[in-house]
Amino acid sequence: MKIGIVCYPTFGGSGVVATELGKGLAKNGHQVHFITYTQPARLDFFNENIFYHEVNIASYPLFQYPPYESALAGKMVDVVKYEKLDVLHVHYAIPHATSAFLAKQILKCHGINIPVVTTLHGTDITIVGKDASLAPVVTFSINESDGVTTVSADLRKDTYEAFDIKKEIEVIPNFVDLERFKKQRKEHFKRIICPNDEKLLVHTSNFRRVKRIEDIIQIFAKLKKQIPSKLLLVGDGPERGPMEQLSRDLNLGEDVRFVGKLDAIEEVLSVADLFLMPSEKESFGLAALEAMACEVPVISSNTGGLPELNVQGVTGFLSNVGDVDDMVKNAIYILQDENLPTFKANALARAREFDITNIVPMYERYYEKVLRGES
Ligand code: GMT
Repeated sequence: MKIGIVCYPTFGGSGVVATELGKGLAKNGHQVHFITYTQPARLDFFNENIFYHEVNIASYPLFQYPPYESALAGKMVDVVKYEKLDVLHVHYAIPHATSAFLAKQILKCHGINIPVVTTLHGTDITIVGKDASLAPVVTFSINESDGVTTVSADLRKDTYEAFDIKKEIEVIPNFVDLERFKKQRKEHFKRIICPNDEKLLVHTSNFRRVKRIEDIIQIFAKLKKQIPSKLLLVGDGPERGPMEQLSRDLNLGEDVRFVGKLDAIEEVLSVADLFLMPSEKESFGLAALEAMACEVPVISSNTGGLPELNVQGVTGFLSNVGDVDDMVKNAIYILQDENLPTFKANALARAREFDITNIVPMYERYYEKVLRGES
């Protein structure tokens, strides 16, 4: 198949899933055409089946807001027409599903029917999409897609509840490449971060409010009074500054390190003992899955799709959003030397269920269903 993939090319979850999916499809022999405004973060190598088409926006002094949606639709038309794509797969409803609708209508005038698959990732439904200015557009764009998928059953439920959706939504969970995300021998790295054999807690995210980084810092402040430990915060975003201040206010000193964005996140995860994800909302929790693949158990909130990934008392624990004390209690339990190896093994076993080789075929079958007009 010739597949067009449209996504945000950044480190964010939806962009990572879209890029890894494209790589998986290319490995299976499909020709994959990425259409984005810059080279996707995890697409930094040559592959004969992968093509990249950059969206360029015409600039003109009249434009206070550059017309990205129109430029994207124009690029989609160009790529579908000249590369003879079979299907367009857009990740994140806004504005990708809307631009895809426009492109589809334009292509219809040229006698081309391009099926559009939209994958909803989370904040496009649970936060941004609900905004009154966007909700009618999101509803329309989802209903006009030929196929719609969500990354968890919970997100499908949220989508049906928040919008008037007439389409059947298919759940295809997120996935992890176990060849890349696996525990590596990085003891030297661990010795640098934890010179006195402390336990290492890790969090990775885009540092937005929805991630509740303040809970992570509060959990750590309480935990470290009972278990010698260190906290590594990976990523960057609007909450980083205030959170650095909070850790100073709590006198956490050098026990907390903000390391910014990292490409080789699996190296850090390889030396971690516990991953923290106390999010307000999380449609799936891809970062937690990547941690589990590196044998790291997870302390998370019980919101959104997290219960579909993290198994209570097996791969970690889930608590109500904001219940810092419960999370501390559970973290102490996991970190006991007699419990930690079992949780680590269970985390890996669970991650294996979400191996990319199990999930990419689900997308392939779904494209075929859409092409047959059965979605
Ligand atoms: O976590 C974010 O805010 C980024 C966002 C995105 O769309 O880029 O992530 C969402 O999609 C990920 C990939 O499907 C999911 O694993 C995340 O759970 C989801 N984030 C939220 O629902 C907050």
